[in-house]
Amino acid sequence: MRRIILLMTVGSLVVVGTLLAVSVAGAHKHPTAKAQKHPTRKVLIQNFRFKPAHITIKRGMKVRWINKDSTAHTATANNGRSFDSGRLGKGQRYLHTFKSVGKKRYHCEIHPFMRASVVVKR
Ligand SMILES: [Cu+2]
Repeated sequence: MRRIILLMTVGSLVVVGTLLAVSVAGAHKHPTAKAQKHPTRKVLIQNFRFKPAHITIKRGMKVRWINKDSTAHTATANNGRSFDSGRLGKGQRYLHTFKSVGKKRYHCEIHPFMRASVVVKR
């Protein structure tokens, strides 16, 4: 039993040591650790607008869209692939984690005049 505890202790020390080395060597290359430091950003969908329409976040952060209208809306990436909330009814929400840097333009599929963007920085 003592032996197992000793092995586990040594094992976890190795893991912690490796994590420290990795985070020191390249803090910006560790999106998981980074994501936990930043809160989720909220974008309201209200009066046929995304509020705020333009946000800047760090890579690994999450954005949560919440539809405050009684009309259904979507938050759909203009490139059609990277994210798509599908139809969000009143009060429904959608969460997406941004894993790559760049300017992500998006719109509402039902009301194409509703346009917005998320800028993701490293
Ligand atoms: Cu809409």
